[in-house]
Formats: sequence, C-alpha cells, structure tokens
Amino acid sequence: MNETEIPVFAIIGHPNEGKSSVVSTLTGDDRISISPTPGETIRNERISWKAHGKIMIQFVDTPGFQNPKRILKWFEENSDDHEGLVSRFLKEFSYVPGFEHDCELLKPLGEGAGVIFVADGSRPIGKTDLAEMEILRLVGNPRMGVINSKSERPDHLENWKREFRKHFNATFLFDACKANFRNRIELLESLKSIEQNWNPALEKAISQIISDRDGKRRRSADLIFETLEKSLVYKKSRLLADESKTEFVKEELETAFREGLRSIEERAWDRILREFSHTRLQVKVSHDPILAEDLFSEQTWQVLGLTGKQLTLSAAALGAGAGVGLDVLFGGISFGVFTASGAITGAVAALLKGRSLAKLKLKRIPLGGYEISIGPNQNPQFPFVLLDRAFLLYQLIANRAHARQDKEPDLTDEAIKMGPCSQWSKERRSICVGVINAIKSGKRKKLDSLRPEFSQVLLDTLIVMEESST
Ligand SMILES: Nc1nc2c(ncn2[C@@H]2O[C@H](COP(=O)(O)OP(=O)(O)O)[C@@H](O)[C@H]2O)c(=O)[nH]1
Ligand SMILES: [Mg+2]
Repeated sequence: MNETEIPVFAIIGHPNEGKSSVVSTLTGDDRISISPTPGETIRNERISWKAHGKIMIQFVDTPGFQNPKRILKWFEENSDDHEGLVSRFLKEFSYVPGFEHDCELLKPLGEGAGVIFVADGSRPIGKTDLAEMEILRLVGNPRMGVINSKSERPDHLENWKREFRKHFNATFLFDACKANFRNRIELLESLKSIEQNWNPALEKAISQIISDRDGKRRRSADLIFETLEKSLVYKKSRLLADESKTEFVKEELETAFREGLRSIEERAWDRILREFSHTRLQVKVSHDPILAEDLFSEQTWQVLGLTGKQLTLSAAALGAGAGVGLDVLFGGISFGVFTASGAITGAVAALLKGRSLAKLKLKRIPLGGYEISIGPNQNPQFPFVLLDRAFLLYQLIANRAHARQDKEPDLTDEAIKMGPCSQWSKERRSICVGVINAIKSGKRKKLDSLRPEFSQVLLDTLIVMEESST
C-alpha cells in the first residue's frame, strides 16, 4: 500500500476470537457474519467503508490459520531471502490440500495489506498463537495487535500485551461488543502509527467516517423534529350516521388515536435504526425499562418530560391552563422525580395520562351525519415525553456496537432518573415551547423562523446523549 492507495487491513487470528466482530463494529455495520461456531469463515471477505461511492478503507475478514506451525517452519527456512516471501509461499502451497485457509489469509499480505491481529485476551496464550504472531513478524507488513477480550477475566491480559509488544507495531484493547463510536475512531487513529506512509489516506478515511456520523446525527435531529410536528397535530376522526352511536365509537376512537401516535413514533425510531445500520435490532420488543414502555404508560410519564416546576413555568405559554386552574393541577405536588404514582390523583393524574387533554369533539356535517374526532393531544407534558423518548433511543442506537448479537437494546444507565429535556436551560426550553406553540397553532412562518434554533437544540442534545453514555 502506498500513500495514494486505499488503506487495506487484513484481520487475522484464530477462529472464533472475534475477527468478524471487530470488523462489524469498526465499520458500523451489523450485516457482517458473526458466528458462534468456529471456522465458519472459509474465504476472505472484503468489507469496504465507502464515502460518496468511493472506497475509503477496506478490511479483509480472513479465515483463521490452519497450519501455523508448519508455515512458521517454512517461513523460518526461507526468510533469508525476504523478497516475495509470501508469493513464494503461495506458489508452493496453493494446491496443497489442507492449506486453503492459510493461502487465502496470506494473499492480501502479499499485496501489501496491513495486519490487524485479533486475540481473545481472556484466555491463555498458546504455542499456535506464538507461531501465528511470529509468521506475521516474518512477513513484515505493518501490523497491530488487537486484544478483544471475550470475558472480563484479566488473568492473561498482561501476557498478551507483552507478546504483542514483541510482535506488533502497536497494541490496542478493543471490546468489539461494547466499543462506541469514539473507541472506533481511536482504533483507526492508532493504525496511523503502524505505518507513516498511510497517514494521509487514513486521515481522509477517518474524517469521512466522522462527517458521515455528523450526517446521521443531523438526519436524526430532523426526524425527531418531524415526529414532533406530526404528533402535535395528529387527530383521528370517524363519520357517524347518527349521534346515538357516539358512545359506541368513543373508546375505539380513543384507542385508534393512541395507536396512531405510537406508530408515528415507531416509524421514526425505525428510521433512526436504519440510519445507523442496525438491521437486526428491534426496539419495539426490547425489555428496556423505559423504551419498552409505551408512550402512554404511567412509568414513562413518571420519569420523562419536564419537572413539575419547569412544566408549571411553561404551562401558561403552552396554553395548558385553559379551563383548569394551574394551581389546581400542580398545587403542592412535586413533579421532579415523581412520588409514588398512587399519590398523584384527580386532575393531575389525568393530565399525566397523556390523553386527557385530547378532547373528543362531535361535529354535524353539512351533507348529513356527524364527525367525531379526537385530538390533537394538548397535554403540555406530551411533547417533552415524546422528545425524551427519542433522545434516549438515540443514545442507545448511536453508541451500540454493531457486533453485539443480542437483539435487546439496553440503557447504559441502570435507571433513568430524569428525562433529557429537563436538563435543558430555560432558554432552550423556551425555544422548544415556541416551536410547540407554532406547530399547534399552524403558524408556519413562526415555525420556520424558530427552526434553525430548535434544530441546534436538538443536535446539541443528541451530542450530549452520545457523550453521556460512555
Ligand atoms: N462476550 C463477547 N463475545 C464476543 C466478543 N467478540 C466476539 N464474541 C463472540 O465470539 C463469537 C465469535 O465471534 P466472530 O466475530 O464470529 O469470530 P471470528 O471467527 O474470529 O470471526 C461470536 O459468538 C461473538 O458474538 C466480545 O468482545 N465479547
Ligand atoms: Mg469470522
């Protein structure tokens, strides 16, 4: 590889040590085949990271060595003449049965690829490990050792580090199942140290990966904005032949109204998942304490959204008081981290349910019959709960390692004590209140004028979410 070429790295190591997992997390793509059964990869698989259709960096996921000790012997016997060592080996062994994997994995090295050697640092080092590392040293390509510990046991870590120092130009601890975006970038950055000539190409790849990330964040913020807009004006209506059917359809309509709001949210979440190339993850069926809860569940409303004090301050601006005295709604009750839900009664409990302020309306229509409609949701807390849930989901997704095999998203904080919106400054809250009002009252011009400011609030919050989960 020279300065102008695309950086190519062969991922080498024993079967089942997490090679494919490292590639998956590094490239941010969960479609790479990760298998609990050793030896599933029998051919090299090239995984490219592209920007604008152009390959910026490429990883070659290889099968493990089959005959490391035999190969080492051959390399030691032949390394006095270093010229074309790998190609001479390939010529000699290409058609020898039982050496298919060895030849396959050495091929990219013959073409000058860098090496990322992956080992599970939680197991002891064996003789074959030493043979493999020694082969790579004799081949002489720039190489980095990555310790991907599959369990937390630290017993063998120091031994691995010591051996890695002898055989590799750099060592990196990387947990393929836990690494977040920053860890990914750090690993790529440290690849620069193994061969100076690759710096410009690697720099370019890294800066593209970062700007791609910025794009994902921006599009997520836009999606969240759009979801807020849709949800705040969402209504559900039905035509009725006569007034007497009102009671009959009321409940059905209410259910449909809530379902509609849920599905607006669900679609946005799916799009954020796709944005981050998490194709196997399903948030819907998660067991996360908060996100698995429904948009209208009691628990959600106890934890997310603004605090009682913040809500009281904003409620007048949000028009929440119409018809109900605010002092009645909020009097004496702390909405911070909520008291036991049993303590919240009457009007306040109704407010918290999230649907109470979506009024049911019955309207006679000119051609005969009636239209019964529900919505939009006027609950002052509703937009904040909605936003909080989106922020938390983003936090899960944006930092989730693509190698993780379980389908459950999880929250890094064991329990969420507060929603992210409640952490906003007064200024930010009031920008948001302005946006909510502009959406609800259909004032497009006002909304457009607030759009840039609010988008920035959303973006900043997403950045905080990314950083606070590490
Ligand atoms: N707990 C844990 N499991 C891992 C880690 N890396 C890989 N695995 C698991 O180890 C198995 C083999 O991983 P894979 O990436 O296919 O290994 P490869 O054969 O070297 O490509 C899979 O079941 C992975 O989910 C890790 O960092 N932690
Ligand atoms: Mg593999």
